[in-house]
Amino acid sequence: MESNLRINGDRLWEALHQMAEIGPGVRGGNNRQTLTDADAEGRRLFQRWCEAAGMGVGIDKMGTMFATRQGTDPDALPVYVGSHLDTQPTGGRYDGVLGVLGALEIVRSLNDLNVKTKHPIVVVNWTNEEGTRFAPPMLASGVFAGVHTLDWAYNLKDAEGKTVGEELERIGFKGEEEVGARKMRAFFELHIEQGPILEAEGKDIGVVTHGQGLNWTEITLIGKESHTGSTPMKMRVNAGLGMARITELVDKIALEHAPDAVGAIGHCEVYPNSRNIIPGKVVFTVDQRSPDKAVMDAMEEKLQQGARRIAEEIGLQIEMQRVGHFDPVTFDEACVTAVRNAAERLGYSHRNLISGAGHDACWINRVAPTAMVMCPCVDGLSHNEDEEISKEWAEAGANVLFHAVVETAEIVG
Ligand code: HGY
Ligand code: MN
Ligand code: MN
Repeated sequence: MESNLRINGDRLWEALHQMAEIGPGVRGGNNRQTLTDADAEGRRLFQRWCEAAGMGVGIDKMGTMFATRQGTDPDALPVYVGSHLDTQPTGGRYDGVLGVLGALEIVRSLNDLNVKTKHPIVVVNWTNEEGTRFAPPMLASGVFAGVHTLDWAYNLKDAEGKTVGEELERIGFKGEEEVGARKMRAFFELHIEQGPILEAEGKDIGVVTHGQGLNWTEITLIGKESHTGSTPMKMRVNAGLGMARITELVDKIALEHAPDAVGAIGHCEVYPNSRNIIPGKVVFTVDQRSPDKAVMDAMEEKLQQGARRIAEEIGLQIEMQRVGHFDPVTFDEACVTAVRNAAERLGYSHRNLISGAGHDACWINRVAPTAMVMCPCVDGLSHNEDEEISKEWAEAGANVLFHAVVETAEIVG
């Protein structure tokens, strides 16, 4: 029975593109940021699909959605499988979404095949994985894993001062369930690689053994606003210059720890952001990552020392605070083996992989045996509206996820 289990690739592909119509971007991708009206619309569509597949949907106090397919043994710990439906502001159509709808497709296929499992299977949509509108990323899975408190998460504000708690209330997805009360037999997440390795090596599947760690440092530089034309160069206290030199420093630090370390600044606010006023204040976030904890710590230390030196040279005030963090992750060996065995059984080419991006699985790995399945994406491009995958890649990833989940949930009869 197990060896011929396959998902319906056409139905999965159709679902991905129906979801992609909600919160469209400006170039064919998506802008379905967390807790916006578009996110709410996507959640409602997902809920309708889950209920049509015979699942009951529970929602916790962070808005995370749990759709349950009953097992034959109601006391058996469920196998959880899912990802996130929220996107970047200029995001692709598959980041996160493939993992949620691939999980839904598993249930649809089990229904078609009339296959029962001992353990219930729960499909998950985690709230605010991206961390763009509300930093940090993987917020709801972080609360679920006990990394953040619910109150701390509720009080996080977006650029307009709206809080997570208010926005959950407004879109009608502030559930009743206690966050983290659910116990899992295992958690599996299917995700696009968001990097170039699988495609470059012609591999169908990434068997994710580890995930690199992340530090986000928010830096505020205070200088002095003045006229860009009439202020003599030696009298300027240019916060923009400080940001430029720190941008260069972040790149240099990452390259000193090649080949695995990375660093960049993706978010910056310049005040007053007028063409003919020297910036008096800049606020920006430094994103540094490595699979090695010691390297992460060294990079953060070098950043703090270097940024203080640059601020002093220019005469700027500087404030730094960590606004996002998770350590490098080693996924559960048994779950990783289930993924690798599934790829072998199905005849897909595969290789071990360290995830470059963060995922909800990185936090859930703290509270349940966890593993990830990855599929290639074109040119390794993601967090870009041109993000692309092939239907075959999506199907292969979902089939491997299917086998790993069903093996863990134990087919009955
Ligand atoms: O930032 C990340 O790694 C994830 O895509 N949120
Ligand atoms: Mn993602
Ligand atoms: Mn993402």
